[in-house]
Amino acid sequence: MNLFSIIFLFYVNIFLVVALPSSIVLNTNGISNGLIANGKTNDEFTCKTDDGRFEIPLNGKLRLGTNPCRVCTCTATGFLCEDQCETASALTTTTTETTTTTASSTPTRNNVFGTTSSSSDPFVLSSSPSTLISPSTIINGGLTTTSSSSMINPEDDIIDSLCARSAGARDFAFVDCSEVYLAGKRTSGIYEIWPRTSPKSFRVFCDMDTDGGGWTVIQRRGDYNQQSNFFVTWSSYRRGFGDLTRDFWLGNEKIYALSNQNEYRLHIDMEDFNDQSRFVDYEWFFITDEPTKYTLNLGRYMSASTGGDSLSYNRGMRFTTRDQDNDQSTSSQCAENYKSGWWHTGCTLANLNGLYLRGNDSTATGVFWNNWLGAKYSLKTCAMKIRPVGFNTEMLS
Ligand SMILES: [Ca+2]
Repeated sequence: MNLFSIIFLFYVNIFLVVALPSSIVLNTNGISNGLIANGKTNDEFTCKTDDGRFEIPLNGKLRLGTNPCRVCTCTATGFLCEDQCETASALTTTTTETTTTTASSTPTRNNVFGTTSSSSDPFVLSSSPSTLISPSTIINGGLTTTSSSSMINPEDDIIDSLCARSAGARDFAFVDCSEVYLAGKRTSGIYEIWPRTSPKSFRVFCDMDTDGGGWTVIQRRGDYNQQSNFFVTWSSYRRGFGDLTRDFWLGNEKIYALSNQNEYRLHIDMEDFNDQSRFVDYEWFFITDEPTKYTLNLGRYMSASTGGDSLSYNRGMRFTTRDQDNDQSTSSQCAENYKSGWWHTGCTLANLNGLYLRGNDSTATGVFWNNWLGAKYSLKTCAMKIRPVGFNTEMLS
């Protein structure tokens, strides 16, 4: 390296230090001036948080800090952190437009950010963009990020509540499996997530294989030697049960927290005992809170689906269990009749939490999807999974 090159690199460094906006955090591992100077990226290049808990590839995304809007991308110069509240605002606007439809048979949704819960809950994000951004300095885990704006926001109290509640412990949390995927983790398995409105983190199974990955699995059945019991009580369905590596119900409280923080698509995979499979998609999905009985809110059945629409019948129904009858039938207890916890109407065309009966069964109390194989065929496998509408696996390309 001659003297000219050394002087050139010196000035490149001076330029980078002066020109980088304050929101960029320079804590990248393995970075070299040569990489910047020749403009090439490296497949092995990663960004690592100072505490070593997370290491993500170039262009990977990670939620850092206590501001739920703040998402950091691994760039050649380190983590570049941005507020994504404008995205949230745009999403809300789009959704509002779609709710103006007048067709009575078309399901509508008022708000993607959980207005079905009590409006007094300080931890539920408002749909108003002005409440989502908190100009502030956040120090966490050795990272220091500073907002470039000094604007005073009258709604800061709401954000302060969010931050105070979660300061420290919430750093680096993924809100669902789509964020795990975007952070570069592409292997299906168990990951820890922390939905924005959940009081604590919890583990979920992430499906990183189906249709581009990023799915958070909320329910699964299968032909396991040891079967979990799905004919259980309200409290069991509330907190969840089973084994995340086999058959399980994630839990209505967790599904509520997950499904209200963004707009989610519902995807269901099913298999019979003859190696046949089907899937169904619903445009969007969320459930309400416990005081409103975890009511099923469901978008339209998507026409590309192959399994038939057996769930629209349950749209708008409250969750029902063997010990809590919230169904529409005054003459019968649907959870008892169908041996399941479900959003029974009076009663149901889908019974994915029914008894595991392996194929033909005359009692219609099995794991059935009526519009595919009828109510008297108990499926081999099924899985219910959710992912944000608009999730795009090309984001990292
Ligand atoms: Ca009843």
